[in-house]
Formats: sequence, structure tokens, C-alpha cells
Amino acid sequence: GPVGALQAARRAVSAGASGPGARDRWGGGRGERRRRRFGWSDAAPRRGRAAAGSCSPAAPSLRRTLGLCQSGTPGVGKTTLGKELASRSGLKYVNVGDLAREGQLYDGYDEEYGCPILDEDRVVDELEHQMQEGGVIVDYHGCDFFPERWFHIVFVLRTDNGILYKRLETRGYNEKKLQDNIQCEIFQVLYEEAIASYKEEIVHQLPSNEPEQLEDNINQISKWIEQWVKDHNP
Ligand code: DAT
Repeated sequence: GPVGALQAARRAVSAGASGPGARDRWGGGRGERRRRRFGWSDAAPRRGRAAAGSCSPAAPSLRRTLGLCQSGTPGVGKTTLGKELASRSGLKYVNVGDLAREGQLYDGYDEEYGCPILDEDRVVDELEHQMQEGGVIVDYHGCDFFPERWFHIVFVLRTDNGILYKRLETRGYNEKKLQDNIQCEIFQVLYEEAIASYKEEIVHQLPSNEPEQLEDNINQISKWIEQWVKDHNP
């Protein structure tokens, strides 16, 4: 289940399982971030390509090059927001959990947490083409293994403990799973991960407790998208 996957992902990260590999070849994740820090990021050519007008018509093609990532503890409302946003904005919604299940993109099984371990490199390879075309919202309870160049906006949904507890209880999570997830939210593990993996100014936290906030979030994100398209329209 999601919490098992979450724990396994965290464990894999701390165990250093995401060293040089396919991600490195693609210039992704932490490797790419290191390169940017040293001043040789490969993020620039992308903007050049769009500005050169190699896609047409101009405005919609720019829109299509946009990449959004949404992260957050299981139960905060990623699927709900992502699907609604996609249907209103015309962006494509990709749920990484579903993608992994459909393609069996796993690398072993975590006995302790009773869940398959996500093969991050294969997920990245699987999504690379779509991400280059752009216009995609990627949904996963984690974001540090995706190439940094994929995303122009990263948003992390946040839910108050009591509300999150009730949502996960409704899902039938056992007590340990509940506690693990609630702790993940309390210690803002996924927000910390997002700001460690992307430039802080593109990472936004959004409250996700009540339906009105869902509406506010959609409006807010739509504004960001509009602004981004404007800023990247020569
Ligand atoms: P996730 O994809 O992050 O696991 P979800 O989209 O499946 O979460 O949502 C979990 C539950 O919470 C689901 O019953 C819908 C509900 N929910 C989502 N966003 C909400 C909001 N802003 N207000 C109230 N309930 C919300």
C-alpha cells in the first residue's frame, strides 16, 4: 500500500540506493542538482527550443512544455486535485503509483512493509518522453528522484493531522500505517524533500483540508500556469 511504498522509498533514499544509474545518464534528480550548483545545468536549452518556435502554434506549445509535480503524504488529496486540475486545464495527469502498477515497474519486494519497491530508474525512463513533450502533472508521494529539469512548479499538499487521520482510517489503514503517515505529515518529510530537490522558489505548499481549499488551489495553480506561459512567451 501507499504507506509501505512511502517507507520503502525513504529507506531506499537513506540507503543510498539512488546513486549513479539511469538517472545520472538523464541528468536527473540529485545529480542534476549538483551540476546546477556548479553552474553547468542543462536546463537552458529547453527554453531556447521553445523560444525558437520549433513547436506550433506558439502559445499552446509553450503551455505544453510546462511540467508540474505534486507531492504530499498519502491521503492529502493529490489524486483529487490532480484529476480536477487536468480536466480543467487540459494538462495531462500521471499517477506514478498507477503507472508503476500497470507497468510492473518494481525492483524487489519490501518484506517488512509488505509492498513492492518502486524501480525509480524505470519510472523515469518510462516518463521521459512525455515530460519532454510537456503539459504533464506528475503525482507521487515523493519527488526527489525525478530529473529537476522536468518541473517548473512543484506543489506539496498539506492536511491537518486530525483530518488526515480520519481520511486514512476510512481507507482501512492499520494503526502502524496510520501513525507512519501522520508522522510523515507532522515532520513535513515531503515538503523538506521537495525544497531539498528543487529550487525553493518553485516549491509551494497548499492547504488541503476542505473542499473550498480544493477550489482555491485550482485557481491558484491556474494563475501560476498563466503567469508561467506569459513569462515564457517571447
Ligand atoms: P491522495 O491522492 O493524496 O492519496 P486523495 O485525492 O485520494 O489523496 O484524497 C483522499 C481523500 O480525501 C478522498 O476521500 C478525497 C478527500 N479530499 C481530497 N481533497 C480534499 C479537500 N480539499 N477537502 C476535503 N476532502 C478532500
